[in-house]
Amino acid sequence: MNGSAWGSGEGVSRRLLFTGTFAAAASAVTGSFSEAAVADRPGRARRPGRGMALRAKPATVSLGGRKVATWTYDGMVPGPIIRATAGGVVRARLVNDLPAETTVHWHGIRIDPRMDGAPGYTQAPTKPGRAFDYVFKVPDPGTYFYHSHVGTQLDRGLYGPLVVADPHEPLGYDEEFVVLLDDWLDGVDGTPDDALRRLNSTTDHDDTLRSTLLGGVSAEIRHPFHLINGRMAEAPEVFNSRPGRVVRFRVINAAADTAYRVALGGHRMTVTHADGFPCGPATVDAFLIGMGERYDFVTRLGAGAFPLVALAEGKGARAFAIVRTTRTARRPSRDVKVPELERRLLAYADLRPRRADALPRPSRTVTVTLGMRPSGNEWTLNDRLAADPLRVRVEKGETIRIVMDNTSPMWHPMHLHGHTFQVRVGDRRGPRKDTVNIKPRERLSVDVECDNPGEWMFHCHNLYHQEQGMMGVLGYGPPSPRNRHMTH
Ligand SMILES: [Cu+2]
Repeated sequence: MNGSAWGSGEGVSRRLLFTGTFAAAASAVTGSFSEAAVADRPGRARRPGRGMALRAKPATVSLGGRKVATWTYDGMVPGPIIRATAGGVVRARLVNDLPAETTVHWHGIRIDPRMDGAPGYTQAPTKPGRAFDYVFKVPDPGTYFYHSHVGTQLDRGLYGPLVVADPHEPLGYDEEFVVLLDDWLDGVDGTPDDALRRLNSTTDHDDTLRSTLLGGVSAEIRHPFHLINGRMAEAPEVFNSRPGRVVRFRVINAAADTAYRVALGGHRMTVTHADGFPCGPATVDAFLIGMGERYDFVTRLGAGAFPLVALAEGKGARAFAIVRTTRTARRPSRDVKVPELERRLLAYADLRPRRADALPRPSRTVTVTLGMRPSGNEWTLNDRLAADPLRVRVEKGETIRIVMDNTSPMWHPMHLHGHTFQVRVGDRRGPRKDTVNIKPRERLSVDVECDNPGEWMFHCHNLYHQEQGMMGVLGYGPPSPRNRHMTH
């Protein structure tokens, strides 16, 4: 697929570019991102000329207080917001101007396996100088993101938000903001590859990175910066609104190695969606969000300027942005105390699924043990590493229960491609999710309806654990050579 359907880059010229935080005020929904609307609405899918290009390339970008050389989509961090409508089609041409192979993974989307961006599993990576056309249906509304799935590229600037609108949106709100969280080291402490090499060559890990919420050692690497929408706390993102407005925040954790505790000073938050799926509502003061997770919350804004903070768990640092509803209010300082962080915290048990999202009862159980080898540099699934991965074999049409038993001394945000599972909360059905945090010594079960045949990555979304082996497969039927290194 190429050529005519793309209308010679028309999609790119249709982009509305917003730069800086003042321009963001002009648009109710974009923050300071550029926006690329790429959906074909159902029934209009044959309209020609729709689509967009996504150019992966090295660039020097400003994080606010500092410029860094990194790898980006379209020269910006984060990459452009991609907006689609549920039931529509996304057409995005990846153009690879990096000096390395790359892919785009559409995190959380129930996708055609050939479009999943999982190198060596469902597609070959795209070589430097080449392009690949991602064309896929987005069946479910919600908050998602896209990122490279090659090596440590996610810990560069290769990520951006993917928002799928609900054509029958039941939630009432006046406007929405996307809040993309990230930990940053690229171009400051070398590259993520350097960080991985350092990690692999030491047995003396930094065990001061601890969080009681996460049950002990919380992280592997002390990233120097924590960002909201690509901005450091020194020059924060400002979300401009008006007093009394009901605002939907779409919060995405695109970090490599950091869980964040998120709160909006002076406000409670009503969590309405987990990993894109409606649930709750649950009114809390703060929530913990692991790598790869997303939460949507709504709140009615007061009058003033409020800190939106994301505490980097166990790292003694935080990301910071400002929500402003009056022009004259004094700007909160980036180290302002936010008591909401210490108050009522969201738990998975608070997230009640809709009846429509209940999955069938599972017919069997598979146990997956999350482990660590004694070096502390290899993370395993049933004692296997990525090079010779655990393969959970399933058949189309069955529902299985995966019991994840964490015997390792760290927590893991486990992510399954191509599906959303149902988290078990005690003996009842919990939220539909695609990424779930499992603390040390915890056992947590998820039910998976096997309705999307393919070879799907099942892995820890701590990027460094993933690169240190914590990668398995959920595969349909007997493994076949065709399933590995599938070409396009
Ligand atoms: Cu992990």
